Amino acid sequence: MTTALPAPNSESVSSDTPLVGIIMGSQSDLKVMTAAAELLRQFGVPYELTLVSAHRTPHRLVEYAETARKRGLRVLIAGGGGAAHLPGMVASFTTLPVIGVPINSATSIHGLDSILSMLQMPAGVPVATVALDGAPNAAVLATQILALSNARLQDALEKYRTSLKDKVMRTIEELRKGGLSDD
Ligand code: RP5
Repeated sequence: MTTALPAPNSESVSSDTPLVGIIMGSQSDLKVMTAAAELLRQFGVPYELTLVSAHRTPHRLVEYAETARKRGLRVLIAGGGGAAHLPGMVASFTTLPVIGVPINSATSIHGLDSILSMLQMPAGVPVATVALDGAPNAAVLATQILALSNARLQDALEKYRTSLKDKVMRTIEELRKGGLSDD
């Protein structure tokens, strides 16, 4: 896990340069957010992961968001619970797409507070908000954005979809064999 803000580099992007930045407000968000990292690794998308707190490290937030594009990042995934201002504030400092993951943290009202913090952005500064604790879908969405100009990632997404279908078909077959379904 990256703990320090990566140094800004030139506009040139190498194949190892992280394309997705995964950030979250607290260490307590890690359990949910690492699911996004795992899926990106599966897709072969280079990413970085670190903590950026809107309320506890506000200057770090500004620096992270303002340098993100120059450092080569193309999509940001931002998770937070409670007041969850991180995705919205990051979106206000960059024109990169920001995907928000509302987190059902111990301090939140069952996550409704963080969902609304991300959904109810003003016109012109959107946060693409996924479901509560929906970090895997944030990773899929980020990969879909990158796949618009990357055939290898498009292929990886097709294979992923096929694996989801195969899983359902396997269960249907098991139900048939167990006599629980005559479909
Ligand atoms: C938010 O407050 C974080 O994103 C986290 O989900 C929530 C609780 O943070 P901790 O008190 O666990 O650090 O800023």
